[in-house]
Amino acid sequence: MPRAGRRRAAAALTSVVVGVVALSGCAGPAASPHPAQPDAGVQLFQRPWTSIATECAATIGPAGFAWVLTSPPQEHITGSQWWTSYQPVSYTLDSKLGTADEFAAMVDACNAAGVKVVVDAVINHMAGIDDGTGFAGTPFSHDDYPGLYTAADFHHCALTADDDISDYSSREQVQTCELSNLADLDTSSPTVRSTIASYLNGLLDLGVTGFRIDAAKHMAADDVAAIVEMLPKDTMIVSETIRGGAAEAVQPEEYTSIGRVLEFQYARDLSPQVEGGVLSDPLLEDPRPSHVASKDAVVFIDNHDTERGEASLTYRDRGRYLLANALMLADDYGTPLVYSGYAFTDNDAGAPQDDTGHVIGWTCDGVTGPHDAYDDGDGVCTEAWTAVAGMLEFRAYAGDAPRLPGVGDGTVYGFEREARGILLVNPSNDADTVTVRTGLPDGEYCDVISGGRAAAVDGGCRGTALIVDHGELTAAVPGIGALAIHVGDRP
Ligand code: LM2
Ligand code: CA
Repeated sequence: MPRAGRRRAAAALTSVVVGVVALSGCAGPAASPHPAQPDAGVQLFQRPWTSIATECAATIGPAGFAWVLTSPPQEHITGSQWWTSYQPVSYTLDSKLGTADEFAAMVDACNAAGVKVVVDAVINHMAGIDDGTGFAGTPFSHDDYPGLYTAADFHHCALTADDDISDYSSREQVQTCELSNLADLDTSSPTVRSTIASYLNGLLDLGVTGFRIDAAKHMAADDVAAIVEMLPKDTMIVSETIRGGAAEAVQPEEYTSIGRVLEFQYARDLSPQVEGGVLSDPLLEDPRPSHVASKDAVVFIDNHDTERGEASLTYRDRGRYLLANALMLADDYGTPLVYSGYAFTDNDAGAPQDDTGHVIGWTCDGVTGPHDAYDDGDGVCTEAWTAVAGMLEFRAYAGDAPRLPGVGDGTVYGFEREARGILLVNPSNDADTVTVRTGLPDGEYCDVISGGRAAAVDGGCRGTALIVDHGELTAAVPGIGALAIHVGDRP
């Protein structure tokens, strides 16, 4: 394993935390609790390694993200669509997102910025087409990958006419037939398991921290567990197990003993309420029905699949999407994963590419929030939004303080993390002024949605200044807007 890389990452993470504590030293009169270890991640969908390297130092580390989730790094079929990344041809790190050297340099740059790297691991299957030559020049056919896998290494389920999954109430179909014709690896085979594990261990050797296990539901939990057992004990695992309802044979709960799982139900419950413009208690029930336990959950408002499908809020919803992200980051359930992709009108369209098929890449200089309008291919740059950085700071100061029952009036809804911070959200179009009781100490605060404390600015806040007086906060919350204050950000 990556001893050197790991040690570097740990040292860098410590220095970021120390930095935040140091900042709190010049905070207002009341003593501030120490901020908690950062835990939130950001998915940088289809972002080339050189762009991620720049972004880790420029925005992701400083904003307080603990980890980035990258797109798949292995060789894949050729083509301009984004989803070619999900059709592996070999485990060579040569893809439309960059070379092995660029990947390694990105991991080093992120670790140095205190940001861990989690890689999207496509291990359930190989390509879905009959044959071809991969991005790095490897010739292959559907179930033959030279030097890696032959036909004997694949499931041939013989349960459906075309060997494709058609019935999600059948465990055997879901796990041993083909997902959209993608050649399904026999993950029960010891040699297949060890081939996959050596790919993953090679990534860990480069300083990677863990993996999103793509299509985990399509592999028996025992198979995933057996592969993960061949990795170092502290490897972070996030299984992608789309919750499909009670009629489905395979449930996310089967994978929680392996690591965390992506809890799809979270956004399904939260986003429609924000989209509808009316929030009322209980917005986020506790305990969450039909959710895995908080410690097992990675939650998100959308991802690269749901923004092309089920998600009721995406970057296109601008302000309300931001509000949903703020609510998620303020919540005490799960580990949040913010999503950052690119604008598109065609679901298949890849990020802009050059004539060698490499994604051109982008960084987020000057981005402070949702754009008024997007052209195809524009980076959304969620990680650079002022409000997102503000809510990451809120989250760090909220720490393990419990989420109190909702407060609000009119169209404003919010909740407090007991005596640490309070978020007020107004999903309607019109501004609304509310007075709410709070356990935050009396005094002045800077709203972190609009930029938080800024010593150089008159009044000490970059944006809105708010006052807690006699245990009450009176605030004018803008339409499709939010205000958030916490004990670590006082003028
Ligand atoms: C995932 N998680 O479980 C990924 O998050 C998701 O993005 C992947 O689908 C999927 N599982 C397989 O890894 C994407 C995309 C599909 C695309 C596949 C493979 O959403 O549309 O399927 O990647 O590239 C495409 C074609 C499909 C075709 C298939 C095989 O859209 O029509 O099926 O390739 O050639 C015949
Ligand atoms: Ca499978």
